[in-house]
Amino acid sequence: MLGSRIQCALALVLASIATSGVQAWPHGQSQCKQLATRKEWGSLTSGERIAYIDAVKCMQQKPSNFAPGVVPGAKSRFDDFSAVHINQTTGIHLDGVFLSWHRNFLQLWETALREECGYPGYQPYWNWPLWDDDLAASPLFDGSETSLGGDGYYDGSFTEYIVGTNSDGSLQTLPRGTGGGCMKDGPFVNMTINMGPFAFGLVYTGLPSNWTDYAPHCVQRDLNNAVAAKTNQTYVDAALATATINDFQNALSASGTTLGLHGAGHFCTGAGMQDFFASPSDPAFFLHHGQVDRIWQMWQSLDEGARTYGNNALFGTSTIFDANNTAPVSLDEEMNWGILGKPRKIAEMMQVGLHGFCYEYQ
Ligand SMILES: *[C@@H]1O[C@H](CO)[C@@H](O)[C@H](O)[C@H]1NC(C)=O
Ligand SMILES: *[C@@H]1O[C@H](CO)[C@@H](O)[C@H](O)[C@H]1NC(C)=O
Ligand SMILES: *[C@@H]1O[C@H](CO)[C@@H](O)[C@H](O)[C@H]1NC(C)=O
Ligand SMILES: *[C@@H]1O[C@H](CO)[C@@H](O)[C@H](O)[C@H]1NC(C)=O
Ligand SMILES: *[C@@H]1O[C@H](CO)[C@@H](O)[C@H](O)[C@H]1NC(C)=O
Ligand SMILES: [Cu+2]
Repeated sequence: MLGSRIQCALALVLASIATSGVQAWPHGQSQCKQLATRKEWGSLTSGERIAYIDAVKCMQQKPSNFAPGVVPGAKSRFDDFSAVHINQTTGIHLDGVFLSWHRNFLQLWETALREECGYPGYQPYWNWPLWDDDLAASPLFDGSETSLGGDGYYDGSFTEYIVGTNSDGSLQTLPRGTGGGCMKDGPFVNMTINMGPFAFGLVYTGLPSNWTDYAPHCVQRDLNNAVAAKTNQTYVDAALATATINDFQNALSASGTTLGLHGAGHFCTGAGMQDFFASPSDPAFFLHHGQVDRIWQMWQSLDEGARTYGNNALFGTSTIFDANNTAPVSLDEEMNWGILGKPRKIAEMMQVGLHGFCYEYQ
């Protein structure tokens, strides 16, 4: 995600409500009556995995909900999720709304799988440390019919990933992986996506007007254990041990070769997932973000009052790199998910178990 190959003041009243243990923002009746269980991919039965894969394929068959001509590249409901993410990329990453925006994005995806494609389960997640030393042998990427597709065909046209430039002009690089081309096996073999690819540099210039064009190409995979090593348990523990939301966000996403947990998960899977804009067009995206959401929820639960509606809940603006052309985010700020769902206030995304976020992570 960090590149292509080149690459408040919070209202005291809210804080006191939260610290007094009353989960009441903004209406007490929003508490979930029942919680669904989101499970790790490897702990699903074969049948459960196939049900998820079939639902993803169903989303790829269903026609887009965009009005004709608005996003010619969005052919399917699956594409709709990419299109909305592409369009909002510079507002929802490396800033104060990253976690909350993606929490609801995932929820909207899970709901679409269930309501539009009859999926009986809940959103699975990818627990990175279980598989960081051998992605190709993991149930996620082993290329079997119960995986999310395997590695890419080997593409020898590049030797490393350039992820940044040092102040002296030297390049910051990461080793390449073992594939690089289209997915060579599994249920999404040679899978084609309809928009992009987009270069990371577009975050500085904005999207070209032709971003909506139909541009079919395959999803590229490049499984990379050297990068996946940056998602090991030591890094997860370090993220969970951070004291501030700013430090927690930095443990997820960082510049250059550091990547962070979220960055490394995107980077260890290949060009599809590295596309900062169009990464939801690799089915692995939703499992990766399941884990991001899970880790955030775990971190929040360690000091719930402060980390949901209190003074350690939000840090940053709603502009990429926290540029100051938008104000620091607040619980009252409204975000949107385009055609995917209705606009909601950040406050509604702050705590799992409230406001329709009725799930727990196993
Ligand atoms: C892209 O985002 C802008 C701002 O949120 C919105 O006005 C526009 O309708 C979106 N375009 C599409 C195609 O969703
Ligand atoms: C995938 O594409 C490659 C390259 O075009 C081709 O050789 C291979 O047969 C395709 N595989 C499937 C299952 O379609
Ligand atoms: C958009 O236009 C640029 C050049 O202006 C071109 O390089 C790119 O391939 C185009 N993208 C699509 C999806 O057509
Ligand atoms: C994770 O990787 C770091 C850096 O290579 C290493 O120091 C640490 O021991 C690893 N942790 C585990 C649990 O493998
Ligand atoms: C923010 O705005 C001020 C002027 O209002 C400007 O000087 C500064 O460079 C901007 N950027 C940051 C990161 O403060
Ligand atoms: Cu994203």
